[in-house]
Amino acid sequence: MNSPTPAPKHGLAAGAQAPSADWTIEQGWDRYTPAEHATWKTLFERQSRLLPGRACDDFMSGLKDLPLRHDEIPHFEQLSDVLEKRTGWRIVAVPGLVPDEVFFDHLAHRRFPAGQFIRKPDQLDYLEEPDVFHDVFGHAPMLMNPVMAEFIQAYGQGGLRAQQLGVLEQLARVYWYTVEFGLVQQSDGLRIYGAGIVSSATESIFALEDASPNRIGFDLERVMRTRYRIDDFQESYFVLHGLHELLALAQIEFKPYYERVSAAPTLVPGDVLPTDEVFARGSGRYHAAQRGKEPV
Ligand code: HBI
Ligand code: FE
Repeated sequence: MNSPTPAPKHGLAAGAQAPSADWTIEQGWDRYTPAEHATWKTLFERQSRLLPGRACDDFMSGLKDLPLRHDEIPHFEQLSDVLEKRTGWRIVAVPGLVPDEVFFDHLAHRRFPAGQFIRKPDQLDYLEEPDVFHDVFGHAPMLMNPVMAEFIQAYGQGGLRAQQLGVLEQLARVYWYTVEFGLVQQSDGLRIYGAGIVSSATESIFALEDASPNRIGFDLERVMRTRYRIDDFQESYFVLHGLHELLALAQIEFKPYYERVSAAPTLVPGDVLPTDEVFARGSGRYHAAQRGKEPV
């Protein structure tokens, strides 16, 4: 557990100070350097070129309606004022990953914790901790959508319960394969809505167009049983038939699911089951090649 310490007066760089009880810090917008704004610009412009026709309509309209500029890191307060009017959510600054129960408590109160820092220029394509580009560009547009707004709040509430029941891993898989890495069926084809994909140039293409990954219809129990990768592209993506499916998920009583899922075998990320609704059976080539590179 974190020992309670007085709230810092000023936000500092990631990891530079002891956390306040809710782990929030000041964004300290004036302290971003020109080089940091330039990193935002590079990432923003790259994704703005890639996402039309790939990200779902709800993401694109959320992005358009938020006060995000291509050439500077956004002000969380300005962003939050627009977001709050739409769905009641605000963005709060945190130094990086926060403990699960702190994360859930923020979500349960419609506060989205966003990394205050931005990745270094040598980490444009991959970083372990969520930074301001992932959290704001990736998540905020979908938080403008009332269904996603409801679902993520419900995840925060459910997360606290799942933790007490010792089944957090099962619930975390639902978040991972929806909010972070979800695809959705649109009338004109499969589209991205997951924040982990829309904030990554390489994965925006891999998830939709590469022959390697599986694309499988979302099924709650199936997803709750499926482990995921945090260190590379996903081997399987799960496809919603529409974002409305998240609304049903936000209202479900998870307890009976936890019991059934705990009794069933855990699945590895690349598994495809006879009962799966398969949109695309992946070749598995990408991850097979990666495994070939690993030291024996
Ligand atoms: N903290 N800042 C931040 N962002 C996250 O996405 C996050 C977190 N702490 C815990 C966490 N995610 C997840 O492991 C939970 O969803 C289980
Ligand atoms: Fe995220």
